[in-house]
Amino acid sequence: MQNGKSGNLYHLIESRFPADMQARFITLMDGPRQGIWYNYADLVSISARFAHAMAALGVKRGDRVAVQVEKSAENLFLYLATLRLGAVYLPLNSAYQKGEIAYFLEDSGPALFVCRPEDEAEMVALAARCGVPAVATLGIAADGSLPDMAIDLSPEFDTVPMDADDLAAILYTSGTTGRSKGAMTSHGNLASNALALHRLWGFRAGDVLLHALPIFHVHGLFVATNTTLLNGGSMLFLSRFDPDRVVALLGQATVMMGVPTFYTRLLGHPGFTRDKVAHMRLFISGSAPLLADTHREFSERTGHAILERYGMTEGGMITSNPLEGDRVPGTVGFPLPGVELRIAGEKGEVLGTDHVGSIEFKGPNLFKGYWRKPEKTAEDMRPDGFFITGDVGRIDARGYLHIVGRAKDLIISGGLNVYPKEVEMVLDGLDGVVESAVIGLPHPDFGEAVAAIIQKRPGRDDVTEAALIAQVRDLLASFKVPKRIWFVDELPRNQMGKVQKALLRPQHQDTFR
Ligand code: MCA
Ligand code: AMP
Repeated sequence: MQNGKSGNLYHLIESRFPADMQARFITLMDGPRQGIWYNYADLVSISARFAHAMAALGVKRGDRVAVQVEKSAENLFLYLATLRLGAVYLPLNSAYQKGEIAYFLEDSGPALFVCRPEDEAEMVALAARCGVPAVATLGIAADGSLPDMAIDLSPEFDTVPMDADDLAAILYTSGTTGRSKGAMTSHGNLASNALALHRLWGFRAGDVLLHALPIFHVHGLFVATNTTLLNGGSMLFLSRFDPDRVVALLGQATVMMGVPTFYTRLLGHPGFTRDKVAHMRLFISGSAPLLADTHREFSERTGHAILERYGMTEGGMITSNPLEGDRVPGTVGFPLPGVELRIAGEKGEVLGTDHVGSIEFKGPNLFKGYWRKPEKTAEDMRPDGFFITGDVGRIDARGYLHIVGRAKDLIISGGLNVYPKEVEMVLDGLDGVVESAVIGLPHPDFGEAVAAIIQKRPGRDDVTEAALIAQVRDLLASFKVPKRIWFVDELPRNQMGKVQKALLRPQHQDTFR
């Protein structure tokens, strides 16, 4: 139990509210509602109303609430309302297409699906097919059926007491087999991570977070939001990362969190100068590798050493460079307090300093397993409770973790994960395609970009790069769509018949550079 009331994360958040509830929590910094803000009293009353509305729609403790909406303050209040109700928050990338959504709804069996007002007709039909009993809508102008219903309901709600081990959220993360797995995260997982990061990154009175990340992933939802909430602090909220807006707002902020693409784009912005960051205390990077060169260039330009940390959906944040002390470029720092980290060999044997092996961890941040997939959970766990991250690294003599690669076949593009298998399954299903091989290639903006090599049926001149890309766009979220496709007569294979991607990558390595 994190405080007197219960293990519900909202109870912990509540215990950290500012003394003056009129203090601002969030100010909208772009879009049609630019300039609108909400204070902590609003946070309490709106989340209470939303909790009542969801209860009226039939949501009970332990039920899943699936959400695919655009980024807004109300979206955060919906997250908090779900916690207060003791239900399980299940955010979905706003770029997911209908076919992708259908899988998540079928797999998670939510009691309620909250979607964009403009998608309502389509999503009501989809939800009905997937057996979801209720649908509500939430738009970017505080519009939609959920706020409409909530407006007349009580601004007070008795937050449901929860145990720290009870589920707070499920976030889907793709797998090497191509099908996404729901990572079950408990109230205790989120609380331990938020408390550790709040302390480790020195959050203090007066901190203002510049929030430009999406809020359907761990980074923007939990890391950025929960630390701000535990600080009783304030955030400047952008609907998306726009370098012009970010440069203009840095003078009002003290902390920013971003994926490496944010930092390379800022460095490419002529207005991003040392005087613009004079008010800033801390820049944090994660979700994908930050090139040591970017780290150094950023330091030279701004005088700030970016603090790089490492995490994953199954563990929240795992390691971090220090606030005080060396933030070493190309490393992700030390395990968070309470987290045990090791480098292991193939059989799980612990390897010593500077030996490269599998990165494994356990601790209060470790998730509760994959939703309804105990066999998948077991595959990734060692008998002594360590989780096999699928990342490969080494720990140096000073204790810093270096990530040197991935054992999992994963592409990280602009901080978003793409599993080649999922894209290959879609490509292989298209008319005229015999087989595809999807690879990640170095990309100056996204870090890695998705590309595909395809063997098509003989004589199918109509199967062109543009035609295939157009079809994939309807089936997959846009960040998963290959940015280039090449055709070959035959894919290279090893003796077992497996496609040798290692032979394909070098041929196209410089495509985007
Ligand atoms: C957009 N596009 C992309 C990506 N984003 N392509 C590849 N990778 C991407 N990440 C495509 C769009 O489909 C579109 O293509 C074109 O780029 C422009 O789209 P737009 O929406 O304008 O892009 P953007 O707004 O500039 O977005 C790029 C972005 C964004 C700022 C890098 O993707 C972003 O905010 N990424 C952060 C993701 C994140 O929060 N990850 C944390 C995961 P077209 O024109 O062809 O349609 S949590 C995690 O990983 C763990 C736990 C951790 O450690 O944090
Ligand atoms: P996700 O599945 O979206 O939670 O992404 C987690 C993965 O992102 C990790 O397993 C790593 O491969 C990668 N990742 C996160 N932070 C970093 C980082 N700082 N450096 C390199 N890779 C990272």
